[in-house]
Amino acid sequence: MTKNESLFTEAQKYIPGGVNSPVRAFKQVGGTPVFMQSAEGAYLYDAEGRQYIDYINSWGPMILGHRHPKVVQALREQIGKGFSYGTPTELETEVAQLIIGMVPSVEMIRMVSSGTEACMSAIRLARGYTNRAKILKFEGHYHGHADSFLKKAGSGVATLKLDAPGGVPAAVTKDTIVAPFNDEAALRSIFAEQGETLAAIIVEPVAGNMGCVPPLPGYLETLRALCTQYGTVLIFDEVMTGFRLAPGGAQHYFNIMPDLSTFGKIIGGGMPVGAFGGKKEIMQRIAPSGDVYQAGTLSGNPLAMSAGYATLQVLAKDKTFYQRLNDKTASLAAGLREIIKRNGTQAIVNQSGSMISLHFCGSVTDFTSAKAGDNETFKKFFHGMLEAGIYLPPSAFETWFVCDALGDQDIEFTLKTAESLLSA
Ligand code: KE4
Repeated sequence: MTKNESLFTEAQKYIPGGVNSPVRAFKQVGGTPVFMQSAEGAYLYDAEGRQYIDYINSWGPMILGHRHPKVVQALREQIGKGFSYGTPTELETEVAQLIIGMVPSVEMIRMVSSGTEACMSAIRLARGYTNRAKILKFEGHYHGHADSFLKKAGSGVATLKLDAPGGVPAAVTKDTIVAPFNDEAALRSIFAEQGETLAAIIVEPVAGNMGCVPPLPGYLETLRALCTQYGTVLIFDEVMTGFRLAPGGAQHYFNIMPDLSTFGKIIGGGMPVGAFGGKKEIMQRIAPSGDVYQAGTLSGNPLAMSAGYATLQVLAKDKTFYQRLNDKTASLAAGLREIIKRNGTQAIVNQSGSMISLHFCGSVTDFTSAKAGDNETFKKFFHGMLEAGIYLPPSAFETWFVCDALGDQDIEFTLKTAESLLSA
């Protein structure tokens, strides 16, 4: 039995499925999850000391690479002042000001401790603000595990094929309408029938939870126009795309202004942080300034804020960061497409900024086409890459994330390994 196998056996005795989040359990690819014990730059190191090139980056947060010196220094300084006070701190105001300065649509922001909390709170706020109950989400999009969102959701829900996850009352999801992503006709007919009853649309502006699925040209603009026309709150779930696609996230990248945005991952720099923000007129409805209740013991936690603030400062100040990161990802995508072409592999590569995914099927523009991927081929490819020391997301319903610490030699090795697997 390998060290990872014995660790996994032990973990399963005490933790459901041996993991604290289902996507880590290798359910779609089989085999034993790899237990990591350290990380540095673009690399992870498992319990047996093996090195892996990291294309998960903690599912997005580690955009600078692991243990960036400025983040380490910020955490060290904060540790010397205490971990958590349960009171307001100046640091929280500084983080809010920095995010508001980077994301034009955000006039006010509330910190929470996860992306789920951010999305759950944003929906409640939109319902309170519009005095409407129905929300619209998209097939294959994932907004965390709050009841309202567990309907045709992506990420781990899709990986586990949980069409009807347990414990979610129909009384709750009856107010959640689900539409196919990138289908303008379907969207227009839903709005024509029930636009006046829709409190909010929540959308991943670039879907990252069915693989990476960018919006078709004009789609986000249509979403924006219909929400304006019907008085529906447009929520961009930027938990994944926020501060990843551009300093101002997808809304900056596509130049679309949502009414509310949700954030997570990168804004914590690897620590547990989420946030929701947007128009002042809407945000003012959040307690204690308004009647929509939302709270959290560790919201704005000083340690988490210090890691997030240091991360965002690097992103805000380095004027070549995103060009460098997106170029790196584009060269990885181009290399993979050349390999697919050279070997006649039935596969496609989707990419948006530093989000990328490989699908063993034809074009992937929505959940139906994402589910058409050949999972047996994906499994073989995943394990072949893992064996070679390249750690990809263990599901086709996930996006690879590229970090700034990834070097040309890492990309070359990734492509060489991919070619050896796809040409076999
Ligand atoms: P968390 O509650 O996991 O912090 O965030 C939920 C969430 C909300 N919105 C989007 C667009 C997200 O991608 C996520 C979480 N992403 C998954 C990865 N696909 C988290 C990984 C996991 O579940 O362990």
